Amino acid sequence: MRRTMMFGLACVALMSIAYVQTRDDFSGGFSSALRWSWKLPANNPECTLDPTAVSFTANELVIQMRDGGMFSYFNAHRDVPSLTVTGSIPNNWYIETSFRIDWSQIGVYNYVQAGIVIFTSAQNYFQVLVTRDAFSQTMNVYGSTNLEENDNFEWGERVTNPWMPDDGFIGLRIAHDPSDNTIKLFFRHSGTNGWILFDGFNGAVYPSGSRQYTFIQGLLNTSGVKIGVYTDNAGGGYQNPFYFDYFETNLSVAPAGDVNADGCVDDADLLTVLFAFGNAGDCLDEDVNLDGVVDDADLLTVLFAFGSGC
Ligand SMILES: [Ca+2]
Ligand SMILES: [Ca+2]
Ligand SMILES: [Ca+2]
Ligand SMILES: [Ca+2]
Repeated sequence: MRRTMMFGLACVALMSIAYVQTRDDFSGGFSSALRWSWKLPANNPECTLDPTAVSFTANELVIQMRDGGMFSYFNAHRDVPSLTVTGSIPNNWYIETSFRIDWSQIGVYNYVQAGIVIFTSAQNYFQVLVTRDAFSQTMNVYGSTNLEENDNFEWGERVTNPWMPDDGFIGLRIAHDPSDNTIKLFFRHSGTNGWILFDGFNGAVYPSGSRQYTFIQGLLNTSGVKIGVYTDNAGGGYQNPFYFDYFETNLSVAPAGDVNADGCVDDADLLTVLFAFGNAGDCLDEDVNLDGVVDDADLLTVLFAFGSGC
């Protein structure tokens, strides 16, 4: 009896270690504990970072929109920061973010949008977004969803009712609900009094077995899948800044220093940095602190993080 209980407690402890919450508050930079990357496979350029478009405040990641897109085969998006998911997917997984923009500066003719993206490449992804309602050509926005499988664009079939945005933060959350084995979409803004379910005509729920449920679960169970934030000026030329307050998930993600993103900082990562020592360039995996050069700062990060995630 006692042994069974101890085993149970050990399992609970292990589970809580495996599925620890990860949150980046973007306090003056990316969290030094996380392996953020700007790479977007099958995109041209693969390294999406435009350094002139990305900055931080004391509390926010700032991405000024740039032209480009993941849409269909036009895979030339810019500035898509992401974390690599490692390990198994918890049954109660969630991803959320919160952002603001001065919507009054955005015209009514383009589907300017931002939010969460889950991807393996620019050809295969799922997005939860807030979008300017260019169809109605009012200043309204609405929550929206998209997916692409092999560059084939599909509407995600879940939306919110449109609302007139202010310049405050808007939150988006996608979560797997183990109680009924569905994926649910949530949003919040100054008018919702906290998180509420997507309230558009198709509801907020992807039932188990639905096209979107199967696609999202498939993405998350693909080795190397990435999750991050997304901005899109929808071809309107806008360079206005989106301010992201935080990014949070309970999916296991590669820690800082995990150069090969296998979930564990070990001698393989250390050797990779050593062999790349002195290299310079955009989005090098060995450039752990993302400053454009592989040097002792990166080596020290790997050393200090040695063993994490293992
Ligand atoms: Ca595409
Ligand atoms: Ca923040
Ligand atoms: Ca590793
Ligand atoms: Ca560096």
